[in-house]
Amino acid sequence: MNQAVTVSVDQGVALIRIDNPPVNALSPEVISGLETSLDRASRDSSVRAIVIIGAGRTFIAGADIKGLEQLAWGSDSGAPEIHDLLQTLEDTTKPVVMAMHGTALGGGLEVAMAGHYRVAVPDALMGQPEVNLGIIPGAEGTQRLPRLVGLEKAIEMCVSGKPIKAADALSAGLIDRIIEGDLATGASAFAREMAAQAGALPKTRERKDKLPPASAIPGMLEAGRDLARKTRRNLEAPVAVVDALEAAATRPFAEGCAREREIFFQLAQSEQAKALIHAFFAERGVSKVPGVSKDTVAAPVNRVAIVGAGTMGGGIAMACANAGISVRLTDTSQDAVDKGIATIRKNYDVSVKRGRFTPAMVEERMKRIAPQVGYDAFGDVDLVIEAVFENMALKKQIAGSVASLGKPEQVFATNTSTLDIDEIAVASGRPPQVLGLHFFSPANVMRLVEIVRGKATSPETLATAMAVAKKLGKVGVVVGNGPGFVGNRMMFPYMYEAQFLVEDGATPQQVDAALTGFGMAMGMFAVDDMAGLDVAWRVRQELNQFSQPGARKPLVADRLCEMGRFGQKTGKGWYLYGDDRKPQPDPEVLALIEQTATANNIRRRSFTNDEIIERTIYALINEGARVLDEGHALRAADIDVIYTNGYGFPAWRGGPMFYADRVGLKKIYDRVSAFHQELGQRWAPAPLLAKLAKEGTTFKELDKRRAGSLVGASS
Ligand code: T1G
Repeated sequence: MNQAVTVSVDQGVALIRIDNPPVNALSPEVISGLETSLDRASRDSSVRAIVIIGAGRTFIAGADIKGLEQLAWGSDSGAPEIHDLLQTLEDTTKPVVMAMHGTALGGGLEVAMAGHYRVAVPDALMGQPEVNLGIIPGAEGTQRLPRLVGLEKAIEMCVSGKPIKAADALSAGLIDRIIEGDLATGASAFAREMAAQAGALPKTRERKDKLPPASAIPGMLEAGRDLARKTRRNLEAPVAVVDALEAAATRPFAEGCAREREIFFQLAQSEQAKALIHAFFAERGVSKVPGVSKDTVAAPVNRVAIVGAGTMGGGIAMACANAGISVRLTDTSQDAVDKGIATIRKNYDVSVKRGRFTPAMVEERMKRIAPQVGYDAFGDVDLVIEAVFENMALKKQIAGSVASLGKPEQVFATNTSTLDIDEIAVASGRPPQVLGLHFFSPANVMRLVEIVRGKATSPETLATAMAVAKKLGKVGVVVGNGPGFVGNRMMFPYMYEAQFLVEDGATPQQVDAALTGFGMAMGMFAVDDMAGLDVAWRVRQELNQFSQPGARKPLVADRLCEMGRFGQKTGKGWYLYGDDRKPQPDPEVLALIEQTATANNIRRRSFTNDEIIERTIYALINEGARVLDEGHALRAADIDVIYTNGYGFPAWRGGPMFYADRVGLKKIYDRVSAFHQELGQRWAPAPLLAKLAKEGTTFKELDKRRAGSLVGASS
């Protein structure tokens, strides 16, 4: 009997327990263990019913994605050989009850749907998230789900990839009962009830009652394809999954399964599957940090104080309150604090309108945020986050005054996006407790947090910050302390190359269209207008950018700022903004660009979208290689996580470094070298890019090579 699956029999019920930590993924051992256990329970005359349950924190959370990764990169193995098990489950002559807790996802839910009955604890989640990995369900889920919940619900679940809660699953017909209390006990009792019932066992594959009449199908499918195109822009799998669901509604079960497999294998080795599976593991890989092991003690953080009730401070306060953390929010005047609280309340009201929160949930969260002026009671908070505007003197003054108030283990974090963490740490008088927590606006929404490690930051302080990021539902990526850290540092050459392109002849709207066509969530000029042109203006002055002799300096952005055109907040920047806040091309800006170029003897020409992508994205990649080489990022994959979670880089391209690998580092290097010849020093190829291109290897290979040394350092 393999250890991954065990069987125990109690009062006529065989309890088959899956134990494959961390998430009971459907590995080959689990599949064979289930087959053997089912066979044993079927033969055992003392067994009248069977319950399948997961050990640990969850039911089966899907097929083993490591296997899918092998499949995506061309190995024949990797797809779960599961069809025999599903058939055996459904044809078992004793009631099979699936008992779900935690997350029954993907292949996990598909196994559950092959059982005769499903029960779950109230906070269990069930879903088909395969489209988030660039594939579709491949274990008959697209054929059984519509037979249980109807075609429309199945489309919604498979296209969104979002899990549903037990209560929703019960009303949809996906489960038969919610079990309060101990799951194994409740499920076994339910199983005995079912065994006592006369009549045939319900086989999902034979169900037709939930399938729609033929006349209704075309409309539902069209709505489904619309939903996929609108809500999952550029993704192939959400559109393809509707094709598999169509087969469920229009063909016999076996034919539908064959159609599902066909589509599954078409996608399993696609570029998007490779990229999205890379993104999945890259996000999980950020937690491996040298010097921080699972034994490094992270201090509990239940009380946070935030200095600065502006846009960032308010957003961070909401993120903390949403995570159940109590917050002291302070600013220099009552007006400033009241304005901050009013903005928070307004943002929560928007969330209520969007159905994300109920009014009661908002009141709960507002109660957790205590506004104040000054630093009273800062002594007993676990973490202080400073979120005032970018001014070193002010940040140092705050660090000095606050740090002396706090308990010894209190952590002080600055939300600066560009300034030197070490200088602020010294000003605090206790550098080991200081680091950067660089949130992204809106901080209550954006998943990314750059955790900036200072020279003296202790492993415990780092572990505490990483745990806080996880508690806030964020992806915390540890980065080195340098101008702009990782994300912003890479964005500068990308942003300025976009500006040079419009001085050289393109238009802001053409560059932005090329970037959104490439898959970026927003074009660079729209992002600049949203963030505020004055922010980058201050950084240009604060960091004395473009001071190197012969460095090309962007000309138009400064002019726009001198004209008070700071972007959305002033109704005009690179674009004009009406009430709908949609960017409109502004002839005045186009004329200003033309005049500025002429006045500076800049020869202008037209650009293709491909040239625009090369000049912008390759600038990002080249700087990424420098950041990696200098150790400000631990892995190329970390850079991918930063850009896909904080800068709107399409996850279906894996991130800028993964994308570079897919284009080929030789090609990237050759293009960067050509730009170096044509455009000057700013395009000098990063030594690491040159080296990897010469070796004919990839950033992914480099990460693998380095993994050994990193893990050694973090265990
Ligand atoms: N396979 C392999 N490893 C997995 C895994 C999986 N399905 N899910 C999680 N892990 C690892 C993860 O890498 C990490 O490892 C650890 O578990 C904890 O994960 C046939 C083909 C379940 C909600 O898409 O969404 O089924 O870093 O940090 O935040 O149709 O993991 O510690 O070494 O994310 O508590 C469909 C993917 C697969 C679910 C838990 N299933 N997993 O979240 O922990 S495709 C999914 C998740 C499929 C079938 C198809 C989450 C979670 P390490 P974690 P968490």
